[in-house]
Amino acid sequence: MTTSPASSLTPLTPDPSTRSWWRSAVVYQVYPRSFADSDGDGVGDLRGLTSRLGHLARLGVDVVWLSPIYPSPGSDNGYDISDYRAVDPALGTLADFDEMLAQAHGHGIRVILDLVVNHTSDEHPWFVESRSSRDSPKRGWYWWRPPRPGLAVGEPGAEPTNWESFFSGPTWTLDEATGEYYLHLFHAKQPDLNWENPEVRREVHAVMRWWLDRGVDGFRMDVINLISKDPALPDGPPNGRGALGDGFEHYGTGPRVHEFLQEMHREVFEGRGAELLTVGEMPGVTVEEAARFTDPARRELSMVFQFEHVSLDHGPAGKFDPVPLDLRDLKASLGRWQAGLADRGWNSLYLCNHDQPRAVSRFGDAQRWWRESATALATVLHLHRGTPFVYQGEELGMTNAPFASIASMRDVEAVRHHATAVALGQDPDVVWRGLLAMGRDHARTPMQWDGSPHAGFTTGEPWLEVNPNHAWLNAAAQYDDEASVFHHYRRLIELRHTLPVVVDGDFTMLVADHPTVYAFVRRLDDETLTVVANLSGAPEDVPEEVLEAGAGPGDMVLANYVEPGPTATLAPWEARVYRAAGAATR
Ligand code: ISL
Repeated sequence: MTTSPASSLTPLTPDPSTRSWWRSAVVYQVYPRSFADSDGDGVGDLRGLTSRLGHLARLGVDVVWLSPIYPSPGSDNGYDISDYRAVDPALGTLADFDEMLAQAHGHGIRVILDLVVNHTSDEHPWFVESRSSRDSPKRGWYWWRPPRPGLAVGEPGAEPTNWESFFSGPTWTLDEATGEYYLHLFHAKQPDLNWENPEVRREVHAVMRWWLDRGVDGFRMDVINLISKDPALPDGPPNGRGALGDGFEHYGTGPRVHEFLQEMHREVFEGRGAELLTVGEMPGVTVEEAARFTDPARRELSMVFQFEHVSLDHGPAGKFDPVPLDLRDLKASLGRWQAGLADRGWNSLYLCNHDQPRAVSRFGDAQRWWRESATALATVLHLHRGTPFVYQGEELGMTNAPFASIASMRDVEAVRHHATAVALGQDPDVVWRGLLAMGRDHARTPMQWDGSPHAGFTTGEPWLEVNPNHAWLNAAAQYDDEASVFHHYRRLIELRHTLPVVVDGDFTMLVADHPTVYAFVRRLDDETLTVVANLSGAPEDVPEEVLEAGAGPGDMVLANYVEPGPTATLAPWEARVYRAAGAATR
């Protein structure tokens, strides 16, 4: 193996013995199949990533989170794993992985892997064995149940619970051969592991240690708040979609999840020398629970991904029924999370990932104020307290793609939602509009490296179509332009690395009721940072409360307009950051 030990990396904080290194870090998420393709098969791979590490070093990020790289039938683009100790041949080999890791470490960049252990693929040998007979020694590794009492196997409604899957339809699929149903909160090809079984937990721990021994620096843990189910498996309240119900209260932050994570901490993380980064992805988590998951004294996780702020534009029928975002709701939500984790725990900060539409299209104005809105949103997000996550292409201001029809989308969620909603009698145009606004494929179109035919992503046929705007929206065009979205992200990251107030300062929201201005103050000792942004396409006055908080012309440390106008006025999507230290601080 050619990996360099994680301990050779420079600590990012002045005093690593008392402060976790990741508090001052910025993480960059790579979706490997869409990042860079080295062999022309149209699918991104590890060698492609290695060849582009210079981009990440130039941007200045500290950590790369790799979406799943393991062998997978690909029903959910790698979130359905069939072997936890190998690399998918489409992405490369273990030797390619070791080389990528060594080179990333050489750049001072740590690497964390996606750990998907709420479920495996149905093609994983564990499940193949589990389904082979009711007496299989691995039967208890998954959730098998007979039909609902009083109903025959296969009869409509005979599923053991009424829970609806995250990907439409019931969460149970019948195995004809053994006459029982298995649970899958996601796709039928993603059966849920039974964490009640200690053998399952031991095996997951062993997998984690195997990768840590190889040199990785931590994990992002997929839907980790769903691993503990109420073993009684009660029905959930009907959710209006046929006979289905919402089972979340029976598996979201379930009865033993804290116990399982503390056990994992003891068995896997403790005594490793270098501190690891652990990020729990947690749909539906509350701020109170997040404080428990990330309280260092409880020894569970470094931070969690929460979903409240990216659910504010979901309408009554869910995410594919989008409604306009009211900025006041966003401020109320993010502000509550800042306050809720101020004394205990830690926030992660994100607007984009591989499951979300592109932020500039969703919350900004990609048509009229593309550069300004991309940089204004970034400024606001990055200067909150917490660890920012940049999703590949976000640092270029990549936008949603002009998909022509459902046939051009690849995501299992989109395909199933479309089929189910149309079958239930919804207007196909309305269904399509929802998908076009919120589909996950927008985040998954290939990375736009340059203006050449496939954006420099591949020399072959890309697995998902490249956004035609790569002709002008690409990395090569932005490297030489100091005013570009790329350089704005680079400066934001630099600010976090240079100003302790960005990392450790407290957070006070200003003008919470203002419909278009987002402003806040960060304070640490005698240093103050005032952030103000106009998140609209019309000019705005800077509210008095913000001027009073300490916004003087001499103190500007960052702005997204090359020539900012008068202090008291903000141009469309203008964002400014002021810093005051010492006596000038109020
Ligand atoms: O995008 C979503 C569906 O609308 C989310 O609910 C998403 O499914 C949820 O956040 C869990 O996401 C994670 O686990 C899924 C996988 O499809 C996602 O890509 C992953 O991020 C199942 O492994």
